[in-house]
Amino acid sequence: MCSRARLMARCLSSPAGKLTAVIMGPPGAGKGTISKRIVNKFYLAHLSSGDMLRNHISRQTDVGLEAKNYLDQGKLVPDQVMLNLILTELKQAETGWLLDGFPRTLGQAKALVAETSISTVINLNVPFQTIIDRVKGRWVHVASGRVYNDNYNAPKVHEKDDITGEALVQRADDRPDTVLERLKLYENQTKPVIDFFEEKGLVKTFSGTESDVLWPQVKQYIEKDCITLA
Ligand code: G5P
Ligand code: MG
Repeated sequence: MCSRARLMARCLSSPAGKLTAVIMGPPGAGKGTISKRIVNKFYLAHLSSGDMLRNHISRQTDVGLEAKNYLDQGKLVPDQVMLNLILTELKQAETGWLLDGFPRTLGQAKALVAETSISTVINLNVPFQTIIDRVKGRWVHVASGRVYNDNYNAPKVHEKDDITGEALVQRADDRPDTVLERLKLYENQTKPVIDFFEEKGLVKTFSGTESDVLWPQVKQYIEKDCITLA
């Protein structure tokens, strides 16, 4: 069977609202941006590992205190910490879900497939130079995970969240040297995860430089190949 046929068969087994998907791609590829559109359109829970960690850090929880140094240096948080965090959330999810930023190592991927079944893996293939240019202008609202960019979706008021009016911050790991470190880690640790899912016929790749161009393709793919009318 060709990989396309395998992929469609797995997607079609997911009834509407019970899609269980993973979105992958290098740091700054637009996973968060496209995830927001997917979860709003298809009523999924958005589980972003980075947003969860930043939330723990801002609340200074035990997980946050352990994770902070890793994030600031652009390094990966140890697998066991991530597995505890994500698998606990997944078990509580009552709807379908979209995992963003997890899994990022083979260890995480293997633990995830042992615990749950995955409908599809959406892989955003965005050139590194595009990413390096775009993350310089990123601003985030930590409490909600809302993301802005000076050159793309700027907030209505400079450095303020559109909904709450609270201050936006720039991520410590968006410094140019840290971004390069994160891209290197992605090549070495996370690309093998895509190969792992490829072997299972689960990966659908979307290539380009603009989220507004990639989003309609992702949407059409989910509507056509992944959702059945339950
Ligand atoms: P995160 O938070 O998962 P990354 O590194 O995977 O971080 P990141 O940086 O959050 O990914 P993204 O979500 O792929 O990027 O991209 P985005 O935020 O949507 O878009 C990036 C910027 O570009 C935004 O400003 C957006 O507005 C803008 N943009 C989007 N589309 C366009 C466009 O078309 N044009 C333009 N001009 N701009 C656009 O992980 C952070 C850290 O947490 C730890 C690690 O330390 C990691 O480094 N961590 C884990 N550690 C271990 N295991 C895990 N599973 C971990 N998960 C997180
Ligand atoms: Mg993100």
